[in-house]
Amino acid sequence: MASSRFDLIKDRELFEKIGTALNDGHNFVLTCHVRPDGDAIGSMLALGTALSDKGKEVIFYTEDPVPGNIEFLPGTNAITHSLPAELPDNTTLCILDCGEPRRIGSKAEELIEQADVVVVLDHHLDNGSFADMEKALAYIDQDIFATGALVMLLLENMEWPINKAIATCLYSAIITDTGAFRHSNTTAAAFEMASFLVEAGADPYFIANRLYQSYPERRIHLLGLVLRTLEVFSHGKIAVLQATPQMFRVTGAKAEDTEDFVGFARCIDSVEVAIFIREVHAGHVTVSLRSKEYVNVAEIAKAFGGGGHFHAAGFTTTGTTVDVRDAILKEIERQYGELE
Ligand SMILES: [Mn+2]
Repeated sequence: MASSRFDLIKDRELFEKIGTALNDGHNFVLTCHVRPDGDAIGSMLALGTALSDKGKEVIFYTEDPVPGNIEFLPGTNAITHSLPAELPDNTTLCILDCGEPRRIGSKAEELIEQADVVVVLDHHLDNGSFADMEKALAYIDQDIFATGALVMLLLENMEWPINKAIATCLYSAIITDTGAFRHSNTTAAAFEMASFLVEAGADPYFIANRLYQSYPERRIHLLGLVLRTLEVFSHGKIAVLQATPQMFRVTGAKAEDTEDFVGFARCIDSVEVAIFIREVHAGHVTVSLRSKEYVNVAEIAKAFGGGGHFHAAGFTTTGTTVDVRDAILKEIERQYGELE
């Protein structure tokens, strides 16, 4: 059935309430999840640019730096990584692409406490963090392919203009979270919205080049070492890649240089579950999980205190890469038996 992108809005009443909060507010702080990606930063900048175009005061805050390949997004130079001692009165806090306070980082509590209104726009597995918070308007829909899509619908619903800068941010958000239209969440509406954004000024070739063909050389040196760690389990259904502190040391690469390394494990024909385990500093481990069909990796990640989507999830923990690998394999077996 052909349907308009506006049919994606399931809770119209909440959508209107968020629109009113954005219209009525004057001081805004916008933030997103730690280790931000193109959807997190793209949604945040798009909404923030639209707000400041309306004459509102906007502070952009992320705990972690903006990865190099998304620095080209218009407005990234306005993003700060430290907060003023006190937020202005009547601050509206907008949390993008993040549905749990913990994932904003160490300043989460402070931010939420000081805000008068908290707007949450997200599409990750909802753990209900904002459900009972009186000042929160949380629009969380796992069926939406990108938070950028929610921002776009919101702007259109309020009839706020989408200029070239905003379109570039939103297009990048959609490209990032659909894996350039390859992931299972890619729908007709995703193409429809992308098409609209290109007409509004987003340049697909420029953006794709920046996102996917502008990596520092050290990333490829690190990738070379990481690929040599490939291990497969369960008749080739599970593939694991690892990056150790020593690999980061010898290549000079940083944590952010590993974005989508998990994709190299996922692209093996037999693989259902792909695992990338990253240990930048000894004992601190970050895990990315991907699946192709039936394994819900958000539930695997949840067992380790993480979360995400059905086909893409992650968590951080402490331990060695080997211990963490074994624990994940055990958890997959606990939930699904041996994959075959
Ligand atoms: Mn997202």
